Amino acid sequence: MAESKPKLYCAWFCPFAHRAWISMLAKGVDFEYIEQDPYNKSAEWLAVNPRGLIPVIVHNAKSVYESHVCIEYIDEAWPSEQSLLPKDPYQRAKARMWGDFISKKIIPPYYRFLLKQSPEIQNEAREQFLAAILEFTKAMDEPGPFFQGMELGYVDIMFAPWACRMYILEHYRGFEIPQTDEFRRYHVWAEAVKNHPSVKAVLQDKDRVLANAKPYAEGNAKSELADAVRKDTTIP
Ligand SMILES: N[C@@H](CCC(=O)N[C@@H](CS)C(=O)NCC(=O)O)C(=O)O
Repeated sequence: MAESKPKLYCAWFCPFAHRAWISMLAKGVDFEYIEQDPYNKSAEWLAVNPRGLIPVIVHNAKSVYESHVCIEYIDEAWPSEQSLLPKDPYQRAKARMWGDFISKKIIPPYYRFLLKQSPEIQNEAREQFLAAILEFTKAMDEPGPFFQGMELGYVDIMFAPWACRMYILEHYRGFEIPQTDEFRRYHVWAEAVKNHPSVKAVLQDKDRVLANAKPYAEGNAKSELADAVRKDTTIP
């Protein structure tokens, strides 16, 4: 049976969906991009993912969802010279361990910092977020510039969508990753990620992204979606 062209259900502003989008581009996959509105879900979207989350990849009439699973699926379904997960078993394990760290230790305080309105909780989240970024930085291979060497890979893609929008925290919370020696390697990494063609291709207009983040930052987000983001990122 001839292979059908894969579809990517995505939303222009969704950092989770960007993980799958960047992976498709990095692997050179010929895919159909289908924009979805998480505030007004289409029947087509709910049919391909009853959990009602993007990203979703539909390939050969089967659905794949959960962004970290999508990255691995794309890597395996379209083998090429450019592999997102390293071939070496230990390096593969390291990629998965740090992908898990991003999901559990970096993304939750990021959202607490952005969504919570109490200054105490924001301060605590700011400290947790920065401490986790430092731990992430210390685990990066030298000299890089990417997390595991010279090529963009799984760990980079797991955090790239948030790293490229650090200006949201700067704008709404006055936060920046310090330009100090201990974060030097982080800034090298972030520059390499932002300038990678597959990442650059999904970057959106800064003002539009800031406008989209405003209700979240100011505590006025449409509750259903904000609740789902909180739940998903295990924010208490
Ligand atoms: N764990 C999911 C999270 C994806 C996610 O939260 N996507 C948001 C858009 S940024 C969504 O689809 N929200 C719909 C909803 O919460 O109902 C993943 O990693 O793919």
